[in-house]
Amino acid sequence: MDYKLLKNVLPAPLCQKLKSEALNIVESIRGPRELSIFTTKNDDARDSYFYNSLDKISIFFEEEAVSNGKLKYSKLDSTNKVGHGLHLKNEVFRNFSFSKEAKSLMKEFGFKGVDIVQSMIIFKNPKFGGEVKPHQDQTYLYSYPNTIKGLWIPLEVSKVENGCLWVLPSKEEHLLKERYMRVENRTFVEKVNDVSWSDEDFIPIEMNIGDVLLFDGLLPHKSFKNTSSTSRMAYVIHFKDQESNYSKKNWNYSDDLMRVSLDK
Ligand SMILES: O=C(O)CCC(=O)C(=O)O
Repeated sequence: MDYKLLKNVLPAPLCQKLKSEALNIVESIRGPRELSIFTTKNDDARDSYFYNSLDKISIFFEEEAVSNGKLKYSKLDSTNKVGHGLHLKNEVFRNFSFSKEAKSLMKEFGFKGVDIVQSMIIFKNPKFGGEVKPHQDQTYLYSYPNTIKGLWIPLEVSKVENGCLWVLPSKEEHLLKERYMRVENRTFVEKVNDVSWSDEDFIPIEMNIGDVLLFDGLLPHKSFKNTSSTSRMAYVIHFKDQESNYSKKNWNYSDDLMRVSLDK
C-alpha cells in the first residue's frame, strides 16, 4: 500500500483532546537556552537538542520566527514542531498509541505488532509555517526490510490553502532515493537510487478532522509553506513491523522502542 486516505475514522472529541494537549505542551514546555530551529532546507543543520529529542518532548521553531536567538512572535505562533517522543513521555499521546482507534489504524498494514519509532506534532502556523521538502520517511527512519509506515492525523482542517500534505502516487513501488545516516555523531546523506520526482506529479491530500492518512515509508511527500491565516496542526506517528530491523545508523536509533501488540 502506497497510501490510503481513511475518511471520518477518528471521533472528533478524540482529535480535540489531542489538539488541546498539543496546545498545553507548547504553553508549558521550556525550550532550550539556545532556540532550536527546524527547517528541511538543510539536513546538516541539526543540533544536539534535535538528536537528543528521540525520547523527549522537545520544541523546534520556525526559521522565520527567530531573530538574534529570540522569538519574534508568540511561542505558539513560532513553533514548527514538537517531538519526537510524545508517545513515550506524554500521557495523552502515550495512551493514544495503545487506544483501540490507533491499533485499528496500525492493523491496516497487516502487522501483528509494531514498534513506534517517533511521534511529532507539526504546527504549520499561519503565514510562516515552513515548507517541507519532498522526501521519503525511509530516508530518515531506515528499516530493513522496509516496513516504515506513517499515520498522519489532522488536528485541524488541512487544505491546499493552509499547506496540506502532497503525495506522489505510483503504480509501482517507489525506490528509496537517499539515506540520512548518523555514525559516531557525524551525519550525512548517501544517495541510494538515481531517482527524480517531478513537482507536477504530486497530488494534494485535503483532510478533515477525523480523517487519517496511512502511508508507506517509500512514498514521496511534501508540503508547502502555509501562507494562509489558518493553522494546520497534525499529529504524526511513524512505526515499523516488529519483524523488521531498525538501522543503528538512524539518527534516532534506540533498542528500546515502544512496542504495540496488534493481535488482540
Ligand atoms: O506535515 C507535514 O507537512 C510534513 C509531514 C512529514 O513530512 C512526515 O510526517 O513525514
